[in-house]
Amino acid sequence: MGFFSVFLCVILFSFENGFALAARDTKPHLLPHSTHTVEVNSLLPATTCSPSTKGHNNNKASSVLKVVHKHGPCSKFHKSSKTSTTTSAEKYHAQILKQDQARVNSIHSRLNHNNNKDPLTQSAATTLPAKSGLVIGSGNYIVTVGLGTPANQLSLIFDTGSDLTWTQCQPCTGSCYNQTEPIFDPSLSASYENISCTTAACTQLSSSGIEHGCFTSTSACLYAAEYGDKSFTIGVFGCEKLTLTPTDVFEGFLFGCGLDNEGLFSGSAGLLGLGRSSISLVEQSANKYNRFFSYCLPSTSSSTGHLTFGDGGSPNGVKFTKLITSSQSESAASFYGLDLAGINVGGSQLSIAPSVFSSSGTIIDSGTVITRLPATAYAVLRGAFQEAMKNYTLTMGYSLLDTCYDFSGLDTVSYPKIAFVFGDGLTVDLDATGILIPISPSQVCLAFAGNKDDSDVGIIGNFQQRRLEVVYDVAGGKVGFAPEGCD
Ligand SMILES: *[C@@H]1O[C@H](CO)[C@@H](O)[C@H](O)[C@H]1NC(C)=O
Ligand SMILES: *[C@@H]1O[C@H](CO)[C@@H](O)[C@H](O)[C@H]1NC(C)=O
Ligand SMILES: *[C@H]1O[C@H](CO)[C@@H](O)[C@H](O)[C@H]1NC(C)=O
Repeated sequence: MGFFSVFLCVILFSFENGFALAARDTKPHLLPHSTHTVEVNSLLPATTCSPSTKGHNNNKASSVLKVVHKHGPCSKFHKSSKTSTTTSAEKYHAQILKQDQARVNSIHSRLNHNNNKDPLTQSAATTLPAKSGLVIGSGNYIVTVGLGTPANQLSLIFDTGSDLTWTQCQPCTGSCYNQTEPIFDPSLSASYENISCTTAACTQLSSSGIEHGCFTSTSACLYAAEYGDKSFTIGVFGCEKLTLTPTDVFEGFLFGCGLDNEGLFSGSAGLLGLGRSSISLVEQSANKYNRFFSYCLPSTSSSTGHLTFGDGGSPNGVKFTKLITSSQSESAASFYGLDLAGINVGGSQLSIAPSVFSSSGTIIDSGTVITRLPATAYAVLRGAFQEAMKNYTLTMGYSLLDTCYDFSGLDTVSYPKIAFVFGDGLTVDLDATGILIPISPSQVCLAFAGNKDDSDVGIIGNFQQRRLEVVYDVAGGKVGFAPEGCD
């Protein structure tokens, strides 16, 4: 009873407030049906796995893989810890956000480096030994695929920001998940072959920002991929039978067989590259799937989503916006560019000059967690969000997140809906689970951040993609979204 009267007061208060704001029309105000009201508990991940029952139409033209969060209870790498405390949850989030920033920094340096039109700086840059060209970050989502004969089931991070697929062929060293066996042992597979270093397949690695060379003893193709966060994998470029599903098998799939892998690959056997260059799985499977794939990332780490190759009939309600192909450079062309032009908060479009988005550009990425916006755009979003959330207690920021609320003691909370608006008119409403990231009940943060520099590319991160069916029709030059693709 007490709760309801408080609730009612707050509603009345906010109504009054809403009218006052509308009258002055200087501050954002919330339109009807423009808020999400959820139970605070529903924002927090559960400790047991409850797989999604939704999966979109699995017909013959497509192949559906289950997507799980790397660190959640649906992952086989998950260690259930009964001693999980607030402190350990906070440490975990801090680590994820730190890795997320490392990934974003490497995306920015890769794009800035390549966009640099100044010939002097450009020639200086090409002589630098640094190759922080690739990105790994916290790689949150994994799928299981079969590699070799007989097929070895491997859990791989799937990444739309990387091209090379690779797996650990020797036990990992450094700060890795403890392994005593190689995760994939090519000597146990009847279909493994080394690629020779004199082939075009080997030399094309450089167009994906990966170095290549020759093993002198065998003339096998050597690859070396270094990621922005100092993680790296070095090994033999080989080809193998890749089994996505029992009916979808690819002979001669090119991949990296990692002999020396160091870094943040714990919880996975390697990476599944879904970028846009010629060595990515999307290109290597183009004959079968015509560069069409889609995924749905689950709302919490205790549920599952899917990654679907091929057009199994677009899911209900999918609407498309055009895919921007970066003409600037080969490696910038690995990313999926979108024409983000505006943001809605609580049903009204924020006043942000379109040039803010057009000069930075925007990519959509499965491996970046928190959406990054040009600093100017983020400041406007934050202002509008905080205005709409005035009746909650703003608390201290957390890592790269600066707008956090204390929801402790509350049963339900309401927060404004947020939508992305694209240049060709498409408006995509984010799911209720794609807006606030809970660090703890007393610190629930707006899951967006600003780039330091307005000219750095904006990134639509995976947190904001939760529960959306995201459809990549690369051949058709478009990316589509539909609500509630999974749980
Ligand atoms: C790996 O094993 C060592 C020694 O057995 C142990 O101290 C360490 O905590 C383990 N690391 C992980 C990530 O499990
Ligand atoms: C592939 O090349 C590596 C590196 O030279 C070598 O160790 C391995 O034996 C070769 N494997 C096969 C199947 O030729
Ligand atoms: C304030 O909180 C209540 C519930 O606690 C909610 O209904 C309302 O939408 C919130 N925001 C505003 C601006 O009133």
